[in-house]
Formats: sequence, structure tokens, C-alpha cells
Amino acid sequence: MEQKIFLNGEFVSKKEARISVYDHGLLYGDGVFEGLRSYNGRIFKLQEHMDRLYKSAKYICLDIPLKKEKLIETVIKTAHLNGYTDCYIRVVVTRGEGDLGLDPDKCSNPTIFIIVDKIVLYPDKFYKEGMEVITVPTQRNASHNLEPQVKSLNYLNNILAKIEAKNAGFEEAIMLNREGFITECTGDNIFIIEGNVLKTPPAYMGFLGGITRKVVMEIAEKLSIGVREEVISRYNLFNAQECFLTGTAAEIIPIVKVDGRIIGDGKIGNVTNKIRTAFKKLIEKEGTPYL
Ligand code: PXG
Repeated sequence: MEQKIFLNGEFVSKKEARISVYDHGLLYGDGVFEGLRSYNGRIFKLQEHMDRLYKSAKYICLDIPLKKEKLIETVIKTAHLNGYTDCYIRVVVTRGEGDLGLDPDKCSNPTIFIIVDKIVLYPDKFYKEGMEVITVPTQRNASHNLEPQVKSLNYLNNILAKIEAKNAGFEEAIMLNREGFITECTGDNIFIIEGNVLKTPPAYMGFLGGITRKVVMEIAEKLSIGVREEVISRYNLFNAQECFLTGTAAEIIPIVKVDGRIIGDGKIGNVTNKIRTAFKKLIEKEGTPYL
């Protein structure tokens, strides 16, 4: 079956899905997006992702020309038309076509597109044996520069950190804030287990508040695992019992080594495993059906 991409009110083929070189999404990274997943024909946390998209748009003064309910319907329809039971859904809204200047007021209509594609998974090895990551020199953007809660098309901050990790031979980077505290990774949030309590940085450290992060915190509470948002230093991280990352694409990835320090006993921990099992159960049964 041919892939159908939603682009500005129409469903087009991949070949026909083209946007202008004058689009400010491309010229300046001026736009917002969301990455969602579906499992068993159900879109996971659709409402939450769309809420975040509209909040990101509000922050950058971008009026999404579709009402949220209508965009939700359109996401469901696009997923339906593509027919995958398990897929990755990318929803993008750019400032639209303008001239070669920054001025967003010269862009008349925002560009909206929705891509539904097969999900590319991280290598199985990471989930079975855990992953090794490093902290990198590029700091996470400060909230007063480019608010990290805004899921904008300007991802160079994260891409630079990813390049630093890859240059050193690793797949993911832990980003620190200006004070040197842990914020998040390039596309995932971070958790540690310390004194049998699940800990993750508080929002004011400056990171994207992940939907998977919230789900994991809710799961931990249900499992009677203590959960706290707490400032995490590299010292806390190196001495943690367990560590894992969360994100829509990655789901839950155990971390067994950071900056050459073995975390816990270097194996995937019990708390991580318990949470992963509960997460798998949840994604199987929850979500908005589209097939
Ligand atoms: N931090 C950043 C900077 C992200 O981009 C997360 C945390 C995790 O948030 P969610 O809501 O997904 O739990 C993200 C999300 C991709 C891809 O294509 C990346 C994300 C989501 C989906 C796909 O690499 N990152």
C-alpha cells in the first residue's frame, strides 16, 4: 500500500509531499512538532501529545490553523489510511512560507503535515544488556534562551550533543545545564534509582517534559515505588543503584555505564525491570483506536 502523507489539508504520496524552500520551518527551524507511536492499532497518549503541541505553538506565537479536536481527528485518519498496526507518527507545524527575513508576520499560512511510518527501533542489545552513555560539553539550552519544554524544529542543541556522543563512540548523550546538573538526553528523559527511590530532575532544571516520563512516574506510584523529582548531579548519577532513559521512540532503555563508571552492578536493575514490565502491559491495552 502506498504511504499517505497529510499535507495542508490533503492526503498525498511521499513523492508529492513537498514544501517550499521559503518555508520558515526549513529556513529558521521556526515551527513545532510531536512524535507519537501506536501499538496494536492504538495511538498511545494522543491527547497528551496534542496538548503539548498546542502549548509549544502558543509559546512561539504560532496559531495552528486547525482546532485541536480537528487535528486529533486528522492524526487518527492519517494513521487509519496508512494501515500499520504499529507505527511512528510525526506531526509538524511550521510558520509557513515567508520571505528570506526572520519576520514571522511575513508568513501567511502555517504548513501542517503528518507522516505515518514504520518505527525504527534501537538495537535489541541496548534493551537486553543496557546502554553506555556519556555527559557532553554542549549544555542543554537554558529556559530563558530557548525553552526546552517547547518541542520546536530547532533541534541543533540536541544534535550537537548527539554528535559529541557519537564522536566518542556512544549513541546517546546526557546533557547538563549551566550549573552542571543533569537535565535529560538528546531525545529521552533520565531516571535514577537511589536509596530505592525513583528520581528524575525537576522541570526547572530545563528539559522537555516527556510524556513517557510522566507515564513512568505514574507506573512507579502504582507499584508503590517512591518517586521524587530531585536535582541530580553527576556524583548522584555515578553512585546510583540503577539508571534508565525514557522516550516515545526509545520507550525504556537501561543505562549500565556513564562516563566510564559502572552503574550499580552493571546489569539491568530490578526496579527498571519491574517498571518496564508494567509499561509493556500498559502500551498493549491503552490508546486511541484507528484501524
Ligand atoms: N527529551 C527530548 C529532547 C525529546 O525530544 C523526550 C525528551 C521524551 O519525550 P516523550 O514525550 O517522547 O516521552 C523527547 C522526545 C526521534 C524521536 O525521532 C524523539 C522523541 C520522540 C519521538 C521520536 O528521535 N523525543
